[in-house]
Amino acid sequence: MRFDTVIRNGTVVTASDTFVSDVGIKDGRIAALALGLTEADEVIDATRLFVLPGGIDSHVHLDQPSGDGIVMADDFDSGTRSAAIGGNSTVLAFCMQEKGQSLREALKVYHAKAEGKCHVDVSFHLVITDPTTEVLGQELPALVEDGYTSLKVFMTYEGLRLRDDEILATLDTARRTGALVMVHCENEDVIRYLIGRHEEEGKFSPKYHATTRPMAAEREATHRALSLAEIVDVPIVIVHVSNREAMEEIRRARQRGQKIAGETCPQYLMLTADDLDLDGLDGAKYVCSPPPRDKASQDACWEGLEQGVFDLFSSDHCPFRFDDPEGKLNEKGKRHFRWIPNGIPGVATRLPILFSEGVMKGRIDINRFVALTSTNHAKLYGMYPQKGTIAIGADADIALWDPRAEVMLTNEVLQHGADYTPYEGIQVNGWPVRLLVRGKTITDDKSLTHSGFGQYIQRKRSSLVASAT
Ligand code: DUC
Ligand code: ZN
Ligand code: ZN
Repeated sequence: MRFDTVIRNGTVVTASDTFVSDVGIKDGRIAALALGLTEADEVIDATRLFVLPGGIDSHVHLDQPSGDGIVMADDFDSGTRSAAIGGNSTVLAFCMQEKGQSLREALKVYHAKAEGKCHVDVSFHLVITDPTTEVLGQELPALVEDGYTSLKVFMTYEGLRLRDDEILATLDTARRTGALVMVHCENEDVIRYLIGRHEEEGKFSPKYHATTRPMAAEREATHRALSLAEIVDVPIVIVHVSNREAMEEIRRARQRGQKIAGETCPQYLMLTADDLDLDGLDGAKYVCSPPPRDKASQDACWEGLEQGVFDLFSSDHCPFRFDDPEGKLNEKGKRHFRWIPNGIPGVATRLPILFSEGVMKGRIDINRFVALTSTNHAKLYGMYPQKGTIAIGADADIALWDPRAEVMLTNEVLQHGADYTPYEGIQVNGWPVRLLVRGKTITDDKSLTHSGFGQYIQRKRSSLVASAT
């Protein structure tokens, strides 16, 4: 067979295997895995490179309305550009339902935001903020059939949070329809109470974002979410786990026999609450929820990645500009931490950080890296084996990694819309030097070489849902 492209002499890595092979690509898919493939229009030499499935980042916020004159720093153009630079071939972004809005209307808005702007493949999770009987009884079941097979609910944030009875009703719909529910676990009433106390004591600086969202508030909400899921008998994903106590809740739920997926993020490995206490208002750069914790929590999150408590390593990319009246340092945010928009950029740094700190430092092997950053995302969110692996018939979504590359993380390299990275100046070992999306080269080293190639991906049901029935 003559191929469109052959990647020669690379070390192919999947979640289970590592082997030297050429990869033959035809019509955007992987058509052959063997040595000695030569007949091709384009030959890419991958000697001394790792040939990995493109990263899948299943937790990314792009072009999301943030209220109060705040503007998210990335739309689908800049966000997917940055994703590509960091070795991701697919991102799953959130489609936020506004109160009173139908899910179909919300989807129309988000499809319009993404249309023609995506450089890598994209799919949407639905965020349910208004679980009316119409939404849960009519709309959601039809949308799950249409390939919108995952949704997120919040236990925190005024205007987004659901009450427990609303969460139960949403979980029940998920059980009946086979959707997978992601839960943001923090106790909003605790946070409100603590913010009130901090205000009485005149505590307004960014560091108090962390002290008003303590570990116990995350642990309690995690326990409650897991209990609600147990009562309804449905699998859930606990997203962005920041510490040991919440992680132990997941372990215990699994011991009870529940089907649970767990996710952690780079900020919980690399940052601590001390970063929120930097000079002046610099701490605002690190305000995200749950907040970064302490060294012991970082160690716990590493343990969870190594031991399999976590299935997913995602960015929770939620970028705001720092020195900007529409960003972190908006007028109210300068004076009170509660008005600093929550979230940090990270879609480009997720993979290099885990490769460098995890694989190169010997904490996880490269197969586990692939599982945590690509394969498990594809399986849990209904895209496997089209995506998330290197196998015949799969989309040719491939990242070529040079383990010898040494790169200093700077804001300029990452090409997102934010004016800072929390990881400025950190040196990483290993870099995705070339990215192919469905066989097309999208990046060469740190440049986007082909624009607008991304497609919307309709998804099947989660492997976790299938395993629970
Ligand atoms: N918290 C979230 O829940 N989402 C985006 C960013 C953040 O900090
Ligand atoms: Zn969240
Ligand atoms: Zn998030």
